[in-house]
Amino acid sequence: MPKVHLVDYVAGNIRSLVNAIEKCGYEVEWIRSPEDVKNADKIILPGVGHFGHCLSSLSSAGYLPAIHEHIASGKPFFGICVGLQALFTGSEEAPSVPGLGLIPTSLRRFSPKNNDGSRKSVPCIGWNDASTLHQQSPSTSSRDLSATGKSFYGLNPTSKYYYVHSYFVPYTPGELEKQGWTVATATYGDQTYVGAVGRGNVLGTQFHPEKSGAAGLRVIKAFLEGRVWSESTATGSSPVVSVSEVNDALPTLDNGANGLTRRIIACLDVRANDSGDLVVTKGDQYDVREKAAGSQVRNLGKPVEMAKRYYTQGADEVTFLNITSFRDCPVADLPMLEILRRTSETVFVPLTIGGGIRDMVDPATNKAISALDVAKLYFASGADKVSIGSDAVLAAEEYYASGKRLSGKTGIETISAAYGGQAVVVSVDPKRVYVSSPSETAHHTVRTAVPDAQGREFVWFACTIKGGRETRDLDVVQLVTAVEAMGAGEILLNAIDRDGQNNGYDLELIGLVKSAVSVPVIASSGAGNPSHFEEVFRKTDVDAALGAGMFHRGEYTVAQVKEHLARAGLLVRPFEE
Ligand code: 1PR
Repeated sequence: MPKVHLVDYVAGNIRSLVNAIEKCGYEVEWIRSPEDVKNADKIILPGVGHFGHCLSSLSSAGYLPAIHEHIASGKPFFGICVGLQALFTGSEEAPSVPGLGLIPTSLRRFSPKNNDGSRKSVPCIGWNDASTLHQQSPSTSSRDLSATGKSFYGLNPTSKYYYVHSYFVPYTPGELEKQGWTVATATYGDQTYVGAVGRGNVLGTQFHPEKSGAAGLRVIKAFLEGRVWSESTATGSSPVVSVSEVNDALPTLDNGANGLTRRIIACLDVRANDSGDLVVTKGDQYDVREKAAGSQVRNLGKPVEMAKRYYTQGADEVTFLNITSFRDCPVADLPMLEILRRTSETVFVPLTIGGGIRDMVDPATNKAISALDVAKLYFASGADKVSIGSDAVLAAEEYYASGKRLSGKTGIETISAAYGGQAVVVSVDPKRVYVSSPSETAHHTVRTAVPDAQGREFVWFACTIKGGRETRDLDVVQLVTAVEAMGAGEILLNAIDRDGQNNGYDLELIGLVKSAVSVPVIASSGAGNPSHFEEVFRKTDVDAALGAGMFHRGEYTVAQVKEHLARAGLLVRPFEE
């Protein structure tokens, strides 16, 4: 097998990249010292997390001169995400830390406010273009290559790519092109930025090709095979979900979520059944046992197979929630890690894993294990993000008890410091609490369109822990604002009252949470048919929508949801094979 060298310098989900490279027919060899760089032909510099952390680690380990030499010698180099950012002079994220300086531009942070006053979520998480190609031409400073039928490293104008970042390289027409770079751009809200950039032997992508399905694998393959330019695959690819045609046929009614496609997530609640096998289950208001005699745990299928099925149906992300791991120690939960490993071999979209991420003591060894250690295990097994439930509520309570002081020690803070906030999702399990008037409670209330049996018209949303078994005196607004301050990058917003009810999302809850934070929010609980997805995207500015039961029971496929959205004029990612 031909080889490619990967720089091993920081934590992160490198497994997915290795899987993607192997899928392209290449073998990975690790670079573990600057000496190894000299012996390498093709190098990939993956990057997740913090620009300063990445560049300082590279610098203190002595890699920077070796990488400079490698690039100057004309050997192929590919930087992914922070690996692309490393090519530039610096970043607002760490002003005192210099980059490689190959391109004299600095990265800026996305503002949560667009110029027209509308809002966008930060970090930017989702699927966007890398298609409008610009290259220097003899007569003008920049030439749009989109219509020429030429593809740069396999990039396709109708494909979408997975981005997750808070910092970006602003695109100024002609600037990079004058220096000989070819640039592919994406637009998020009011900001057009560099999605991919290449010159000679160097390629960088802000998006994650290893998480961008077949479209991303094409880019990796083109780099590995040294195919800089080729005929565009725009007509050659065969979307299984022909939503791109539906999108094309419709007038553009929708710019997506600030340019991102409407993100659809399939969620698999996993737990051991009564025979001890890990199965996908699904509750009604979190009760996962059958109502009939015997009350077995509902068994809806095998996790790895179901994840793959949803990937081939076009799911933009897959989430696993290990729903009983608040009881058990996930370090002992090797089958769950194995599920992640096997899933990441065939599912090339982001994978999130939740359940049991907290400081604990391993019952087998009596040794203390931190939330960060647990997260590390999950990342090393193929997770891109970890989701924290119960521990986030307890951390938020401590945050308020200490007068909003950040301890730096919570799982959210330690994991986001090491892996970046974009890798930390907080899963919220709220329950409605009805009151007659806001003055009855100190919590954040909303007037509800569905009063309770006693006619009470106001609700607050109480946070719960341990899978809804324990309700706390903390409301969702308090929770999400606290975890945002701690560095969480995304909110997975369940609703216990709606879970498994198939009557649509809790729009009041979603509106309340969206107005409280800038990080992306995923709507969860209640989806029973494709029009519920349309409703949540039209009536709220939620960033993604998650479904579980309706997919597991085979009532609808992810593809049907996307087709429905596309027909309704909402922007979705076409699935490509
Ligand atoms: O507290 O950090 O150990 O994490 C435990 C995780 O497990 C939390 O994210 C919590 O939401 C989840 N969880 C715990 N118990 C249950 C249960 O169902 N008994 N599941 C549970 C949460 C909610 C969603 C579900 C949506 C959509 N499940 O995952 O998929 O409600 O369902 P629908 O579309 O069928 O309505 P920790």
